[in-house]
Amino acid sequence: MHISTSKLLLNGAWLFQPDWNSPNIKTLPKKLLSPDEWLPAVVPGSVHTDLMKAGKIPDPFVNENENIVQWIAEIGWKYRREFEMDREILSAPIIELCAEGLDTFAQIYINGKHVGETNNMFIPNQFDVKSLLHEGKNNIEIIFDSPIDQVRKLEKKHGKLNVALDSFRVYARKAQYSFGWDWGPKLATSGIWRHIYLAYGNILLHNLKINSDLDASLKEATVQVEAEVSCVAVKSIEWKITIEGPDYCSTVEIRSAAGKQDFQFKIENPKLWWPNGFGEQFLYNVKFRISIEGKVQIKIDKKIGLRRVELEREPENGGESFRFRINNVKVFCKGANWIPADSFLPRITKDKYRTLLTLARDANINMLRVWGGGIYEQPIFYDLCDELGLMVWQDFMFACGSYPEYEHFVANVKQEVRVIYRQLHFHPSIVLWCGNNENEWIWRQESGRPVGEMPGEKLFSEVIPNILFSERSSNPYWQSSPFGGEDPNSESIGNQHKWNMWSGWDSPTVVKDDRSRFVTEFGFQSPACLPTWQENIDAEFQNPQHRVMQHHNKQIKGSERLHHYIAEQLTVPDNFDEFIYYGQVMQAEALKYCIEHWRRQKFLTSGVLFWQLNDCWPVTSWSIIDSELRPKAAYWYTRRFFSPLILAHKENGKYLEFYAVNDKKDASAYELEVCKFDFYGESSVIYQSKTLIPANNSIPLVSFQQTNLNITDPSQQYIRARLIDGDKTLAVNRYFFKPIKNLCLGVPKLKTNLLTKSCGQWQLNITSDCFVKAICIKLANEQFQLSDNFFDLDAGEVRSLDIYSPDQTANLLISDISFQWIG
Ligand code: BMA
Repeated sequence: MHISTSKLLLNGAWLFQPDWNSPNIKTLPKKLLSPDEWLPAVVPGSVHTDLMKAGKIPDPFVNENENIVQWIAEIGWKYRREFEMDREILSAPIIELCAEGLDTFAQIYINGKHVGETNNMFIPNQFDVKSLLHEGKNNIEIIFDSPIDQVRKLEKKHGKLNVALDSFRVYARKAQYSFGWDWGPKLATSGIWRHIYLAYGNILLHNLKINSDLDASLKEATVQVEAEVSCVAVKSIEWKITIEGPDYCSTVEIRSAAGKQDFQFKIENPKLWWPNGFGEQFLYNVKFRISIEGKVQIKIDKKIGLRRVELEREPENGGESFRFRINNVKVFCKGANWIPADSFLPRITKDKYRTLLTLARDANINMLRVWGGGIYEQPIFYDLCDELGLMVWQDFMFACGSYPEYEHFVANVKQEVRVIYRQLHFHPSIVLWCGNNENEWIWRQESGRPVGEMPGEKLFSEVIPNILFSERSSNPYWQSSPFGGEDPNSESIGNQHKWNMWSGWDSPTVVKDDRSRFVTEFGFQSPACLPTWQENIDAEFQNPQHRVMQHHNKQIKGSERLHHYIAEQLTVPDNFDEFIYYGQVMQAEALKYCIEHWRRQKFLTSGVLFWQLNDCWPVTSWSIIDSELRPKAAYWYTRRFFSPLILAHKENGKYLEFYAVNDKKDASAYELEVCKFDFYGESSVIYQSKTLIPANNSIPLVSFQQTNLNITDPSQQYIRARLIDGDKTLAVNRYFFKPIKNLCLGVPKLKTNLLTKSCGQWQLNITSDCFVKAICIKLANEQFQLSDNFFDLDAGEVRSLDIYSPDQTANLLISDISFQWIG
């Protein structure tokens, strides 16, 4: 990437209209727009959001509006604006047009002259435009071809490949989900989706690399800063590179001619970057300055983190381990898959990224997988992951299909991989590069032929890893997710996507026999939260099986599966609000069951990332946070089942065993207490003992023969295990002898009281006369935030929760709080 001295921003107000020469212009609804009409546009933006703002189309997320806006992707769009050039800018020896992201097939003109064309939305484009500009008013026009028309033509020319969903999508280096996914609408956008500007000056920076290396003893880090600069009419330049961090500051200054330079820094006893839950996320600032005659011309600040990443793959347990070691510590990866947070990317604010990623961190997540059907995320995403300790499994953007291999396509991919690597390589959060999502697995399943015969396979086995090697990437590279062994989705080698549950209709309980080494996908669907539906679906359609609701579940037979899984564990309510609540609890319970299994067999299994953290529109999907950032029941369960210390059970009809799973780096001695309960508060302690919980391990604590438990009524008795330290409960789990739907759950008489702790802070105490399953606390106003939700409450137990409001003057009354429970 080139970065020049100064910028003239071209963001902001533009104008747009259809490209009236588009081959499919007939699809444009009659009289909606006229050739002499230019509408206002916002850059960065997308044609869909611009049309919405102009009042020309309804919100595609509402009801079935998606269907009536399909014509937008069938035609091309023209964007234009004017800008002023003054003599000073024009006198700069170098003037480049930098478009950080054009979506996707674009022709660029300045003052009517062709500047260049683009065909990859993921990478920035730069053009020398000095000779095309003049003093005073200039204009720029960008014409986007219809993405659908383009990919149809390319597919016709190069052939149809074995691809899931619309096969032509693989011909565009464009976010694959925008062509429709099993959780996302078909809204193939066009537009200037990232910043656009003129960069001018007399100096260009090509390729700034910051490679850091931490030695095995963790006592010494080497940071190498490497850059190449070219300039016009300048004899010598001054380089100044500073690295400053906790207890460290060092600067190197030299004067030289333009060209390549590299600078080495040694940091003794560095402060390390750790994943969430393992320590702090120390970051060092790298300040890079290039000056000419004392005047700073290029100024770049980057934050880096020092950490060691190893992916251990050793013969083990009849297969091979797949295990991350970070700073020499084995890390069980707990996390989720990340998809783009909106169908309209430029709309995603920094706040939205911060909210979602902070929710992830607070849910004890330590790894996110940036899934290959979306985008290389915005810079803020990786900055936040660095800051929050979220490791990133970074896919390259290819998903669920074979990919073309013709020369132009491969060249495009090569450029993309190099540029993306250079943009992202210094982030400590990125711990693995992965070739694609499910391409090899799908090929193998559908063709029965070896992975090496898959069209496009060389991209993932040669092209990408060769570029990473030549760039000296120190992260592990993995060809695909899933991958490993002859069967790319093997349970004993590599990583797995576990879709026999949900997609294959298996019950979550089948996980009991699973011995996966690292699970990068599995999941269960649930509906979005009620207010999200109320904002996007008309009241008359708010019925789980209504056509409009089914339109908002994109999986084939998704709605059928949802009903099946709710019916398997719970009962299917007919009331809409209850259906949502039951659906969410079903998802949460199923995730809990599976994750506790995999965590219990730590480090046979060394990581589990569920599908999926977030959504891009209002939908019934596998997410745990809906598109409006409302946490579903599973979000609250995630905070608990991913806690550093949990109790998990193992049962085989004869025995019931409790395990402690500890992700902490220290061992501790706690009291284990196991009680037999009934739903109305009868309880007896059946085991009590002080137990040493070893560091970073999972161990069995106690095993009961089921017949010795003397359970007289399995439909209303259960076992509760707790780890306690004085009067503090550190971990709790319950074992029920029947599926929830077969339990005789009572109707609780809840007693609550609300105490004001300080301005904007309350404590809510809840107790019940009988056991309550997955109690949901609803607050009348969404500005109030809870410290916990959707938990089980034993009869007679007093639970205290915190409630906060960012608005210190807000008033909360007990009448603002209502409850929902299973039963
Ligand atoms: C996977 C993903 C996605 C998909 C999800 C749910 O396999 O990689 O392609 O959305 O499952 O079906």
